[in-house]
Amino acid sequence: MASKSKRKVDYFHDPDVGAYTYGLGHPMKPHRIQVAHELVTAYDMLPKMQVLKAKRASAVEMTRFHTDEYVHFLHRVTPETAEELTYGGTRFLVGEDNPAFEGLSEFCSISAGGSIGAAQRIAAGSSDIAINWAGGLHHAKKREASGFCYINDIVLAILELLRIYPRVLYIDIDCHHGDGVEEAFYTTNRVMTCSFHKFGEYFPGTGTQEDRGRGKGKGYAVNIPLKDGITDESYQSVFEPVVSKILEVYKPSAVILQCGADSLSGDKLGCFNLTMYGHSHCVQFLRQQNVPLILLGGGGYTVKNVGRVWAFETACALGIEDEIDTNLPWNPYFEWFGPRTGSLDKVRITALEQLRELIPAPSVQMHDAPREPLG
Ligand code: TV1
Ligand code: CA
Ligand code: ZN
Repeated sequence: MASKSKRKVDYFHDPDVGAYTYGLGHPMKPHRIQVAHELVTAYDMLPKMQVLKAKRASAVEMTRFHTDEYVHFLHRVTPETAEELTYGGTRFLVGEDNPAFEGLSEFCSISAGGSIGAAQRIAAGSSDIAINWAGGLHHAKKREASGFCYINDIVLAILELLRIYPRVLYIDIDCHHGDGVEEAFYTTNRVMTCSFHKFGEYFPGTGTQEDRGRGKGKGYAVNIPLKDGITDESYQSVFEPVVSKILEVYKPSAVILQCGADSLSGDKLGCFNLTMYGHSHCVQFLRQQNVPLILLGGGGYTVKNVGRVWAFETACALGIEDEIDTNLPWNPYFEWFGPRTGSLDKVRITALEQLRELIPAPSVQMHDAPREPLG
């Protein structure tokens, strides 16, 4: 396509989000959101969208889905009080996946605030596509944290959209099953959930094709279980027909796409084999459908790949992905992204420098050299 029609894009970013840390050795790194942002900045995308810093979500807003007790807990727990307040790691935060890190409740209000803000802008008709890479935390449950997720920003965003819209479609391309969102809307036909995920000996273990919703929600939960190593072509061959059919029969008033980047090849926890283009194709496909769209983050554990794909998907939202120069413009992570100015050049230069220190051997040809007796 030579040119693409314009969309009004809202981009939610909080400059503090990248500074939170789940703790040394934990695979979830909020820093990747800052990396994506630096690339979005370097590629000069900021002037092409409405850049917004969301109002942080309040405790009361979080209780639209979560229990008062759990939200209250999240706001007072500290690394020091965690053991006591979780009753020895048996309530609210269970296991290693969800540590009580420093600034946890602020991190949750940034993530949820962005997704709620995105939903409000979409519902008000102020934008066509709204982006919050700090959102997409699909495992969080009503009364407990799960799989690196504490507050379910997606459920909160959907509830916001349901104030205005009769039907909302949720699509989840994270490598893991979107269980928290599915569970929250399992018995209603006002939300259709559709998750593509690795299934079989993989967290969280739910999401078979027999799980289709219950009561009024029967048929409104769609699960696409996949095997390891799926490629762009195979992924697209199931994504497009399934999503097209859903759009045709369900006619959602708005769509939320969870863009978990752990479905990319080379992810530390994921096991699919998608390229950035295969992943972004899902964004491009939904943009073409001309339905109000929210793009959220999610998983993604190989930081460079996450930053790269979310920046590229921001370009897809703007319809300028064809203008993205694969040569990275300068940015604060330029060296780190290498090797263009980096490692191979450096290795060659170093090797040549080391060789220069050698004393040149006398200029005699091998066949002129005196023959040693061979023994
Ligand atoms: C601390 C330190 C926690 C190192 C967790 C990988 C770690 C994992 C860690 C890890 C890890 C999981 C389980 C085990 C449940 C547990 C954002 C009792 C090297 C959306 C969440 C995956 C994915 C949770 C989140 C999973 C998302 N895998 N190192 N933990 N059982 N948890 O298997 O969908 O991407 O791995
Ligand atoms: Ca998924
Ligand atoms: Zn995941």
